[in-house]
Amino acid sequence: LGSFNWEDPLRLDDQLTEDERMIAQSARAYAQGKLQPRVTEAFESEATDPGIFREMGEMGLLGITIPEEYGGLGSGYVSYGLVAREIERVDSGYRSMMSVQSSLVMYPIYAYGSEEQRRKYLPKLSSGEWVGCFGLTEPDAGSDPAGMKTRAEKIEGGFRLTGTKMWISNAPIADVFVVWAKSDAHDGKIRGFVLDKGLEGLSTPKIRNKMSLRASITGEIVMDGVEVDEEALLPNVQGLKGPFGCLNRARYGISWGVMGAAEACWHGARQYGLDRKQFNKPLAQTQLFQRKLADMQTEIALGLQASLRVGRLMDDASAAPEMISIIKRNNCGKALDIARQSRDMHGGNGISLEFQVIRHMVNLETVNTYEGTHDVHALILGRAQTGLQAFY
Ligand code: TGC
Ligand code: FAD
Repeated sequence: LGSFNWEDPLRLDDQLTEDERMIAQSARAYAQGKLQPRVTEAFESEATDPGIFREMGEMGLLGITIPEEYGGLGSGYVSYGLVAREIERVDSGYRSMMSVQSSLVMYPIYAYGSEEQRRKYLPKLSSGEWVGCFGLTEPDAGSDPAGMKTRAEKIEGGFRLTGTKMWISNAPIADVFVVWAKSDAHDGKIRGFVLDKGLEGLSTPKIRNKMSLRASITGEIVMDGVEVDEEALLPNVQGLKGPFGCLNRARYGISWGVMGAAEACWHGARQYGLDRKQFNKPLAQTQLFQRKLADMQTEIALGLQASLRVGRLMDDASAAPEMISIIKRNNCGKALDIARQSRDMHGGNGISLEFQVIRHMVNLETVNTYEGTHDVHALILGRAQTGLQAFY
């Protein structure tokens, strides 16, 4: 019979390649060494340090799946997931910064862009010299992005963009904007455009007073007749499958990331229970406490195995979007439950930023909502098994 390691109960580590293990270890060293010491202050003061993009770039953590000739690491989706897990073990906001840059900005430029767009943008995004953002959601179009109002109007030599994007990660500090608009020159179909900072009519007000994801800056993208030339259009995709192709990758990464946040909450609860005595014994020596720890360990072990399975299929180019809905939905929901339990197990200390868990808990409220809410993924899965769509 084999041995049992409580921290890695189903031996995820044994299922990784040497390269994947090394990438995960270096991401963990960076996250624990450089991000963990700064996160409480960043969260408290709602401040995002753009220098973090350059640090991540230097570590090779941006655009992990993008080929090396464009500045990426040329690695696979399992590596990408392992990095998301390590970064989100510290904070979902830091993982958000990383995954928007990699999956929602670099990926569409690589997959749908011209060779000129790839050469212009990808190396600087991968080094973190430039920060990117992704504008799909609008004030009146969240779960239903097909209802977007942003328009691209054909003008001589290019397009004029008008509309507002809402809740956009990185927007106020972004250099590069991937935005989606209905284009009158393409029968009203949704098309992607890459915009540079500083264009006339483009502004990015910061959204203030968020009680979640405070270490990751969020803003609007206001386009008031922004004129761009033809080269701003992403030539190789049209329709909603453009943004969804990016979302598949980001949602997959989130499924790993939230397990990192959940692990932090689980380990925190375990340690707290060992250290804290009530009724003359450690809290961890009570049956209720141990049952909660066992539930956390089980859900995390199963969630990670599911993400690994889908990651292997992604590396094999055979994962279906519905598989990604299963793991995004399940892992976010379970991570949020675990964070809430851990908060409770810390008693009064659980509400203090010093003990980390409440920060994870409020962050996970966002992660459970963005990239398709928990219920929207249920509807995607309901449609796939009944053939009946229940959205409208
Ligand atoms: P539907 O009819 O289902 O599909 C329209 C077209 O899109 C294609 N498609 C997909 N393609 C690839 N991958 C997927 N996952 C796809 N899902 C759909 C589909 O094949 C079809 O193509 P075609 O060629 O036949 O036209 O569209 P619908 O309007 O009924 O959509 C319904 C629904 C609910 C599934 C969808 O709209 C949805 O997923 N809504 C959630 C919206 C969302 O996830 N927004 C995310 C915004 S970005 C963000 O949150 C970033 S936060 C990042 C961070 O900070 O980390
Ligand atoms: P709504 O769609 O209005 O949903 C409200 C509620 O109604 C939810 O509970 C939902 O599940 C439910 N609901 C909706 N439709 C149905 C239905 N048919 N049946 C049953 N229930 C339904 N977007 C970007 O484009 N880029 C970003 O970088 C980005 N970053 C974000 C960062 C943060 C911090 C946040 C909070 C959001 C971010 N988003 C981003 C937006 C995010 O993707 C949306 O908030 C999300 O898709 C939900 O849309 P909504 O907020 O409009 O909610």
